[in-house]
Amino acid sequence: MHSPTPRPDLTLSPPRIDGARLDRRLAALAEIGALEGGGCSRLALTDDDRRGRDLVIAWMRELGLEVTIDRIGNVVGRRSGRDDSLAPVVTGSHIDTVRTGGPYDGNLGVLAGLEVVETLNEAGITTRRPLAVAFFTNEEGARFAPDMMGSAVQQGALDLEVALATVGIDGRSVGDELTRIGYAGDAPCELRAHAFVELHIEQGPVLDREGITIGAVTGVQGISWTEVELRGVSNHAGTTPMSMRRDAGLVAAEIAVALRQIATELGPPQVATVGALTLRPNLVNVVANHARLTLDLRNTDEATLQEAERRAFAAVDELAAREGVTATRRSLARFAPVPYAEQVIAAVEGFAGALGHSVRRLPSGAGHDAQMFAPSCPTGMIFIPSVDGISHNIREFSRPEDIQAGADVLLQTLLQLAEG
Ligand code: HGY
Ligand code: MN
Ligand code: MN
Repeated sequence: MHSPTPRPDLTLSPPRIDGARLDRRLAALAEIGALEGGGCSRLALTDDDRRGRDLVIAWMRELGLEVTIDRIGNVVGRRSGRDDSLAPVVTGSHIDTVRTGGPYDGNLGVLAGLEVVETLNEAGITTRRPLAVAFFTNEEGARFAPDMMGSAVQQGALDLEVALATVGIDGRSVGDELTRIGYAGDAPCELRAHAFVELHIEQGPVLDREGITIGAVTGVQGISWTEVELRGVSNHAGTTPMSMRRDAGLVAAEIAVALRQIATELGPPQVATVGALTLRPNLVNVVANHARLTLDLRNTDEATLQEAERRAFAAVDELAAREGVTATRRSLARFAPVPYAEQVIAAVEGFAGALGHSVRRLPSGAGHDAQMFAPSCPTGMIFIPSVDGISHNIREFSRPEDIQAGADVLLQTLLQLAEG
C-alpha cells in the first residue's frame, strides 16, 4: 500500500526541521506530570495541565508568536504573514493527556508546530498567509466529556456555556477549573482557519506493522460515548441466595461481555470498550447496589455505528431487567465520521514521497481536534507510527527518525497551504 511516486509538481522548500530540538521540547514537556516508570499524566485543567500550558506559552513567546487565550482556554500562537489580512493556516493539537499518557499523543502536534515556526524564523521565511500554532482545551475528554471540547467550542460544534457548565468525573466544572488555573481567557472562541493540518501519532498498529513512515489520514471514524448507571440492591454477600439478588456489579460485567460480542458480530472496524467502571459500595462482602460504566463505540460507517448503539442499548436494558436492576443512560459524546480534504491528503502523500518516505492512506481510529475544523476549511492530518501500536499507555513510543519525517512533511504542507 505504498504511495505512488512523488507528484512532479510538488517542489520541496529548502528548510528541514531540527529533529533533535523537537525531541528536546517533547522531553521537557513530558517532565510535567511525569509518572513513575515513564509517561505522564496531565488531565485537562489540572495543575499539571496548567504547568504544561505555561511552558508551551513561554516557548511560543520566545519564538515571537502573538499569543491569545480564548474563553474555553484554547491557546493560539500567531505568526505574521506577508498579508495579515488573510485567514491563517493553522496547525496544532492538544497537551492534555489521559492518566496513563505518553509523551507524544497531542504534544507532538503542538511542538512540531513550534518547530516549524523556529525553522522558518531561522530561514528568514515569511509566508503569504499568517501561520498559527494552537493547543486546544480538553481534547482527551477523560476528565470532562466530550472529548475535543475546546476545538468543538471554537469551531461552533459545542455551545460555550454548555462546555463551561460541564461537570467532570471529580465533581468540578470546566468553568471553575479554567478560572482556578488562570486560563479562562477573554478572547472570543472563533478562530477561522484558511486550512488546518495536524501531526499526530497513529496510536494504532497499521503503520508500524507495515513498516510505513507517514500516514496520510483520510478522516476520523464516528465516536459514541455513553454513561450507564445501574441501580440494584446492596445485600450481604454471604447470606443472600443468588435468586434473591439485584446485583448491579453482575449486570455491569455482563454489559462489558455483550459489547465485545457486538463488536465481534459486526466485525472490523467496529470497536467497543467499557473503559470506566465503578461499583458502590465496592466492598468484598457486599453485593453492589450501584454501578457506573462507560460505553465507547466507534466505526468509520455511521449506519453501522448506529446499529452498534442499538444493540448495545438493547443489551443494557435486557440484562438489567433480567436481574431486576434499573438502568439509566446519558450520552457523553457523539461525533459522526468525518472525511478530510483530498487536497490536503494528496499534499501529505506527495510531500512524504518527495522527501523519500513511504506513505499510505488510512482513517483515524482516535478522535482529534482536526475533525472540528473539517466542516469549515480544507483539513488533514499526518500520522507517524506508534511502535507496537501502543498509546494511552506509558509505553507509548515513536522513533526520532519518524518524528523528523512527520514534522518535515508538516512543514512542507503548511508552506504550500500558506502560499495559497
Ligand atoms: O478518545 C479519543 O479518541 C481521543 O484520544 N480523545
Ligand atoms: Mn490525541
Ligand atoms: Mn489521546
